[in-house]
Amino acid sequence: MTDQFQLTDDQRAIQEMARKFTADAITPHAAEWDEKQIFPRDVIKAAAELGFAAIYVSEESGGIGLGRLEAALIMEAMAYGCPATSAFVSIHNMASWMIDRFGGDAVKAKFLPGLVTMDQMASYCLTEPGSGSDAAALKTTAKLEGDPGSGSGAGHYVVNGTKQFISGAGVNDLYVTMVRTGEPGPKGISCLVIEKDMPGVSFGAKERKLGWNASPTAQVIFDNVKVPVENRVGAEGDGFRFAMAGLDGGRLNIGACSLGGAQRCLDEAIAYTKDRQQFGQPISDFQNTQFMLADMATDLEAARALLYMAAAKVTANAPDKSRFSAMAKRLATDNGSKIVNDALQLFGGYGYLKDYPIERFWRDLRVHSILEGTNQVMRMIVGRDLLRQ
Ligand code: FAD
Ligand code: 2MC
Repeated sequence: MTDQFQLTDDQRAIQEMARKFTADAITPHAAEWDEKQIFPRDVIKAAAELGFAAIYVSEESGGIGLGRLEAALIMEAMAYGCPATSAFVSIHNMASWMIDRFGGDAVKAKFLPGLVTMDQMASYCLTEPGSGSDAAALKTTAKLEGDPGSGSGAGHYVVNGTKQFISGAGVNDLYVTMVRTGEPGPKGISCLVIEKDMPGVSFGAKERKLGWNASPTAQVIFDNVKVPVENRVGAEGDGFRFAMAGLDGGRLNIGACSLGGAQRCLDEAIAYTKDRQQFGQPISDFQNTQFMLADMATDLEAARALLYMAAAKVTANAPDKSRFSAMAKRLATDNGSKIVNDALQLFGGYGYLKDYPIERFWRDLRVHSILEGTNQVMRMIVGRDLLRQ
């Protein structure tokens, strides 16, 4: 931002590009993707041609090397058409960034060229059946075998365990996976890139969900999967820190997806209430309607302002970036869902019908208060940080 309140010309240009892409390639199809549970691989791949697969991957690794505010603008714009698709692209960005930011030369050279073009798409695997919010309790093991120091490439990990609720499971090519290589707790966790075609990798049945139907979710199961040591990102024991750093950005993006969805529903509600007549007048003439629209717009702008500020902090690596990311995710996702709910109310019975887009956004945004850390966990992160000071 040039100052606290204004986007730069470059940021506006990126935003415009994402809006046009959304209007042309996403919005006209999103209802069908939801209804038929279609994963829009080709449209997502087309987003990569605009650089959206590697928004904050460095330019030297083939990304477009932008900041987190630019990423938020892109996610917000795409979510105006389809929050599930936008979030899918966000998760790929998070996983790719972790490899770029924390990986050594070998792992970067092996995977980033395919990731920035989306010839290969990536999932982020942290959650397990027994560890969701308490992510550091994960149990998937990776046991080192062979001689990683010989330089012959003989060293490998043998990975066993199950990851739960993985976005892109089964359709994606790479799984950036947090595994236990050492002691219990966060310090015993490492990060491995596991490839779909490796023997022993399989997937659970596609989950049947309330929303996010354009984004397949399933278990990823590892049964004695041999993963070369060169697929490890960074040092052993640093995986939890990398996972959390990834989520600092991911949470901004999820918040931005809620902003985009809420903006769409607010715009739809303004148009609808001006058109719909009851008691001989447009329902927008009722003061109740005007007050609801006013509160929706106010809550949206407040959440947006905090989210953009948090994004600037993550870009700048500010010491309070994780707290601000958690605050912004919590506020944007809670406000977003409330705004969409109010829009549905203003549509009356029609809001409940699939003929209008509101109920899809209502369903899609609901999960944003749960995933990438529940909003209770966001409060935990904020509260702990406040009390640490
Ligand atoms: P739990 O941790 O069991 O929580 C249950 C309830 O208890 C929640 O309300 C929670 O807030 C509350 N709670 C727990 N601990 C506390 C506490 N200390 N204080 C107060 N309240 C508490 N994960 C991935 O790794 N990769 C993905 O790609 C991915 N995609 C997902 C896609 C979908 C559609 C969904 C639904 C989930 C996805 N997740 C993914 C998992 C998601 O991150 C977890 O569902 C989430 O972190 C919560 O974990 P849980 O479901 O085990 O709930
Ligand atoms: N950046 C870098 N390091 C961090 C960090 C961050 N944002 N947050 C924590 N760490 C470090 C922390 O500094 C500590 O290291 P050290 O001891 O060296 O200082 C280590 O990680 C452990 O941190 P905590 O002591 O805070 O760990 P704890 O186990 O108490 O709780 C908690 C951490 C609850 C915040 C974490 O488990 C969490 O975020 N849970 C929610 C899980 C989640 O968000 N899952 C999302 C899955 S992805 C998804 O849903 C998708 C759709 C993709």
